[in-house]
Amino acid sequence: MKTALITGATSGIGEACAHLFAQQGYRLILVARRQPLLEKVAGHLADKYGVEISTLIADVRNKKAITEVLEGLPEDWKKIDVLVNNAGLSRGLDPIDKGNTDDWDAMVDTNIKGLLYVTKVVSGWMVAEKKGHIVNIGSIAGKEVYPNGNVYCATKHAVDALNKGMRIDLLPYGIKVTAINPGMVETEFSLVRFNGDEEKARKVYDGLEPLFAADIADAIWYVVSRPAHVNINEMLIMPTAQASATLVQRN
Ligand code: NDP
Ligand code: 8X3
Repeated sequence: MKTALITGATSGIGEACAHLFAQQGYRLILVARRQPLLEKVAGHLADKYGVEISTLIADVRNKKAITEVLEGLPEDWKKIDVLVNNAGLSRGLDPIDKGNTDDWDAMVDTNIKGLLYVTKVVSGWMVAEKKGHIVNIGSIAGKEVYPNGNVYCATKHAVDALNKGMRIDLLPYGIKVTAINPGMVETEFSLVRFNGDEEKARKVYDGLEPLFAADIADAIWYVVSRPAHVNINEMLIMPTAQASATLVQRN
C-alpha cells in the first residue's frame, strides 16, 4: 500500500488531489488548519474509497507544531511515497510601497518556510527509505512577475529554486522532485487573496474558462504515476484562455 501526504487538503488543489489519490487506493495523511472541514473531506473519502486517512490539524507556518505532529505519526505512517507540498496562499495585490507587511509575512511564512518545515521532516524519512517523490506546487508566478504580484511572485520563485535544489540534494537517494506550476485555477485562492471580497474574486474568472482543481490533480497524478526511471522536473499548465501571467482572452 502506498502513502501520500498532502498539505492544504481542505480546499482547491489539495482537496482534489486527496480525492484522486484516494481513488487510486493510496493511504492518505492530510494536513490543514480548518479541523471540521478537514475531517469532513477525510470522512467522505474514507467512506467512498475505503482508504485509511490520518488528519493532521496544523499550521505549516508554526515550525514546532508542524514538526511535532509529523514526528508524532506512528512509525509505519512515516514511510511516505508521495509528498505534495501544496499549502499556500496569496494575500493582497498591492504595489511594493503600499503592501501590507502582515500579508507579506503570511505569504513568506506559508509558501516558503512552511513548505521547508514539512519537507525537512518528510525528506528525512524518504532518504532513510531511499525512495519517494516530492511534488511542489509552484505557479506561473514562479516563472513570471506581474504588476503588484511582487511578494507572492517572489515566494513562488523561491519554490522554483527549492524544487531544483531539492532535486540536486536528493539525487543520491533516488528521490524524485517535481514542480507543478499552474496558471489561473478557480479555487478559494482569489477569495483569500482579496480577503473574502467575493465580487473581486469572481471578477478574476469572468468571461473565461479557468483551470479547475481537478485539472491540476490530474497533472499531479500523471507525474506520480510515471515509471520508476522517469522524473518530470516541472510542468507549466495554463487555461487555454491564458497565454502568460497577464495575458488572458475574455469573451
Ligand atoms: P485554496 O485557497 O483553495 O487552498 C489552499 C489550501 O492551503 C487550503 O486547504 C488551506 O487550508 C491550506 N493552507 C493555507 N495556509 C495554510 C497553513 N498556514 N497551514 C496549513 N494549511 C494551509 O487555494 P489553491 O488550491 O488554489 O492553492 C493551492 C496551492 O496552489 C497554493 O500553493 C497556491 O499558491 C498554488 N497555486 C494556485 C493557483 C490558483 O490560481 N488557484 C495557481 C498557481 C498556484 P486551511 O485554510 O484549512 O489551513
Ligand atoms: C496563482 C496564479 O497568476 O494569480 O499562483 O499568480 S497567479
